Amino acid sequence: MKTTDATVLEEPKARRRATEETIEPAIESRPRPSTGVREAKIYIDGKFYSEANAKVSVFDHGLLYGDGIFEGIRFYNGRVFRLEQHLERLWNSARSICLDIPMTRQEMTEALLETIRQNHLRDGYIRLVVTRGVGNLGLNPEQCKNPSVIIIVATIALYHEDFYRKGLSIVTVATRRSNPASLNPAVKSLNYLNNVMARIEGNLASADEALMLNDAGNVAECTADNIFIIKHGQIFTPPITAGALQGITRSVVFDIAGEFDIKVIEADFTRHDIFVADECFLTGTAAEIVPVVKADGRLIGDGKPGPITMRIVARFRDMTHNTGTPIFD
Ligand code: PXG
Repeated sequence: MKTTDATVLEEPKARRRATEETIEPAIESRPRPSTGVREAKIYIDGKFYSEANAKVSVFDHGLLYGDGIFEGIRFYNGRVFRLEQHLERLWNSARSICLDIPMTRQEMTEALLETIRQNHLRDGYIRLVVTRGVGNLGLNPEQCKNPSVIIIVATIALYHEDFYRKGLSIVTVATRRSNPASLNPAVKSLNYLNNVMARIEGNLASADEALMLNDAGNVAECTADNIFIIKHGQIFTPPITAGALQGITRSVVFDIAGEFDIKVIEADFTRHDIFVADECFLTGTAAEIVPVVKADGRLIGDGKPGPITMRIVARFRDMTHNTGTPIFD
């Protein structure tokens, strides 16, 4: 567009005024995120903030580089499920990326429990984030002296109840689980773009979840869930070396299978093994245990959630509601 000298001369003043007056309202009028909790309180570095005021610096390397780690934890019926295991994994992720969590595990436990109490919930989801903290625009983490701890408590129901009754569909996507020689997938880092890309591909294919393979072409896991198949009464899941996250829900399935005297075999397998499996299911803190009935267009078994899967789901629900770290005295 051709601009006259007059408009060019006049523009800076007009633009400056518009900028000063509109930046705040523009940010405030964006769709507000929500935890689903009324008057939610969000923990940041020892203090509680409302949703609107819970903010971090644009110089935080968690934002600039995905430099940080996280955990997703659930609490049921006034108890935090498998809290110790989540903290163990968080501390392992931290050690792996040379991040010093600025508190002890006991202090972290207290902060988590207090955040849940402040939000007056007995059932919900906790997102625990530790970022590298504020640095300059360079990526060198030595600039970041104070890692930040963020705890968000939310109500959550990831999949529609129908999925648990009818099962969901997955498709294999082109994006591979990252090679341990680059970003080790055992680290639950804030850099989830690889998984986000896989999820986008799954969405584009109208699938409920996306299946990721590793560099060898073996099954690794889905974008936020571990995968299991059942064949001739035995349960199989990819080993951690295949690029599977050491899922907490995954480990609960090992415990339940032990109770049922069913063997869980950690072994490499391919898409073919899923196509010919009797049953298949996914596990994750948010998704819990959810049956898979279709993979890459093929029905798994008879296309309905399998009997062993449903027995495991029932036992899992029982465990989540009756075990865990008490939140209230
Ligand atoms: N694989 C990956 C890559 C994960 O990030 C799991 C498996 C399951 O692990 P747990 O410990 O939860 O049984 C995860 C963890 C979400 C969401 O919104 C879930 C995860 C990560 C990011 C988002 O459902 N889950």
